[in-house]
Amino acid sequence: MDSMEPKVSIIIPYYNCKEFIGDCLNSVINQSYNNLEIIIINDGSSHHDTAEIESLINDSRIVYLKNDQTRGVAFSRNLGLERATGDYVYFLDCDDLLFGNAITYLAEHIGKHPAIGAYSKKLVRPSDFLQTSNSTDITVTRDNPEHFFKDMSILNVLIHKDFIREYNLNFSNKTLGYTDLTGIIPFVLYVKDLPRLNIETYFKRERNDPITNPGISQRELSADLRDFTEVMIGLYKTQGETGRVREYLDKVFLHYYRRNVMNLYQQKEDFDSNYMLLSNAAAHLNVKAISSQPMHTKRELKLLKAGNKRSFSKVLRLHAEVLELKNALGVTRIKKYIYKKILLKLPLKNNYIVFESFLGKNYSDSPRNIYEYIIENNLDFKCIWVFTDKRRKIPGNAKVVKRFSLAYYYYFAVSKYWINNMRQPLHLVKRDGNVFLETWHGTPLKKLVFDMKDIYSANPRYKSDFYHQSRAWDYLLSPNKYSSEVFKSAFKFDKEMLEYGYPRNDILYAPDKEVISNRVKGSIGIPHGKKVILYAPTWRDDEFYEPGKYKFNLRLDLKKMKEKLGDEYIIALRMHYFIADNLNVEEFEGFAYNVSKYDDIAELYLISDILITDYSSVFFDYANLQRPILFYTYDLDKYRDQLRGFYIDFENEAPGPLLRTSDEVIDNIINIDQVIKDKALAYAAFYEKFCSWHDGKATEKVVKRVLLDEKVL
Ligand code: C2G
Repeated sequence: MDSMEPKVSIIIPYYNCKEFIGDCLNSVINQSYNNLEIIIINDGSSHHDTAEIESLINDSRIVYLKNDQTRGVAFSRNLGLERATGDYVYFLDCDDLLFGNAITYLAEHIGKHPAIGAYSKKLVRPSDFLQTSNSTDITVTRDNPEHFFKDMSILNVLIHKDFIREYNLNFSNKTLGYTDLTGIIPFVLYVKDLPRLNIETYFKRERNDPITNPGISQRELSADLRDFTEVMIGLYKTQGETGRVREYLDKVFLHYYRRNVMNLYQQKEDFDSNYMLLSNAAAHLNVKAISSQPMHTKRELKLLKAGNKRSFSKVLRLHAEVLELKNALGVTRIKKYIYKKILLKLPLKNNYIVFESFLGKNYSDSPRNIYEYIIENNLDFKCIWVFTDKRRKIPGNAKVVKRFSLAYYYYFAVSKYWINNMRQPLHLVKRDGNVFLETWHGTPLKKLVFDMKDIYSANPRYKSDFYHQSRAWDYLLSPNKYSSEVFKSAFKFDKEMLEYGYPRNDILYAPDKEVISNRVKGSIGIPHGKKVILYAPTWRDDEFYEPGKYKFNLRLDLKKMKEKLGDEYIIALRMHYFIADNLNVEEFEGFAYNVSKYDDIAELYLISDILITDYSSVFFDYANLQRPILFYTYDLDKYRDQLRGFYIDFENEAPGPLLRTSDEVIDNIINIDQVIKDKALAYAAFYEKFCSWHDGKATEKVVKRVLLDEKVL
């Protein structure tokens, strides 16, 4: 079978890269794609670096070439191209890595196209590259080459050898940097569009020590600018006749200019020579391309193009000053300034309480129950709720403030009590006299903070941030004995733990829970007579856009579920509050309901007959209802062994079956009575261990202890 695979030549120029080449080569050798020719060109590396690469050449697919002296990446790539015997060519840098299926996926989808690309991921932490699994739901989009190559890089593109030969694709080796541009031109000239996979296949290392070991793109501005302008002027002169190439070059120039202009301004000692370089290149810029730029950029570029250095410097100085002023006057900064200098000095108000749940996104969780207890019992407190949406309406007469508004800072400064179910922002200052009740938001399954070894999530300072934030907590709620132990170790929490169970779960023991359930069903529009499946998965540390904004790929086959289960059930889909992707369930109207924006998940527990979850703490709460739970854990190995690690023996203690496929989920729902029987013993043990503190009175106990200073029995 393997011999049927077309051959792929991977070309790796190697220059003084001994720290990274091992990982790079391993990622190539371990590709799921077999028919590879791995061409390494040692570009006159030092003795040590040469020794390192030569010790790693132990795969018969490697072709090892050596330049007589250092000749640059373009020269080496050209040499690689001459020697390549593959049907396809792929360039890889010696400090980067490939995802395990990179070549397989690219080769599978290239078809008759001259080339195909995919996305690259930044490699910042050493642990980043452990997660190389990719979704198999691959989609392909098409881009014109100008857009496809907007980052000026030829990396992570699988190229047909015929295209390379036909259009004599090679790299100009006059400079060290920006040589990729010369190899990209044939695509801009001769190709209408190029396909790109929606997945990541390539890790681009961000070198963390640009001081002692800079990458080519990390050199100082003058060197970078010299290469850039030389390549650009060369291309404008030789290829600029063609409209498309010219447009592409204009785009590249403008992109470069915007990224570097402030840097140019700050490097005063090299200003004259840098200016000359830039101005020579700008002379080729098409006036039309400038017209779409912001005002000040437009003025600068016109002067640069005209070679008017004096006026250019003046306009640039003004631009820099405006930016500086904007920064200094940032509204957020002013609010923080007022908070620190003025608001924190106002007297504390002893009956003020600020509430927040899930970063101001919801009116929910234990803070909500505590608040409602206060209003139902007419306790003498002024309550303030924080929301991201200032127009939120909630019961009672709480003051609603917008997160990070001036009012928010005012109330955080003067309120004696803070009640929050997550961490507070780092810049909030706890004052003498403040009482902080941290309710937290779930029994931990997945390891937390100091019990985690590596951090895969978006914030690399997670541990130290957490430590500083949690020093402000006076009370921490615990739902069960097990959580108390975990919180002590994971949070290094050593103040008062309130061991009453979660206020948020009181509703699950409420005498009128049937009535509440009917009301909730009505408000969502769930048809009478239909049973409800709730799907409430958690988030994945390694799948994010930015801190706090995570991706989620729905792996349930809703179409099949509707077919097989739709007569009896509807499914309510509840994404975690970190998930930024929007679910679109229009196609499954009447069967699938997106309840991600519904405030309080506890009310969704009440309406559901079966819960499907994964590693989310929701099952610890749901188990209070003693209704069936299915675990859809399609990525169990990665999640448990790599991303987080679990505190419990999940497979044995889980109160429901662990399922890997959507079909298994469907089968288990069809046979739910059998599942209940099979899991009865495990469920009972689970309930005893995790739910037994709950008696429907947790809220009352918490309020008495923290707010009324009464003894709790
Ligand atoms: N949640 C929700 N909808 C989901 C998932 C979670 O409303 N689809 C709410 C539940 O109240 C849940 C809480 O968010 O208990 C925490 O969610 P987890 O999935 O457990 O994840 P995380 O926010 O990382 O909480 O110690 C608790 C956890 O370990 C950390």
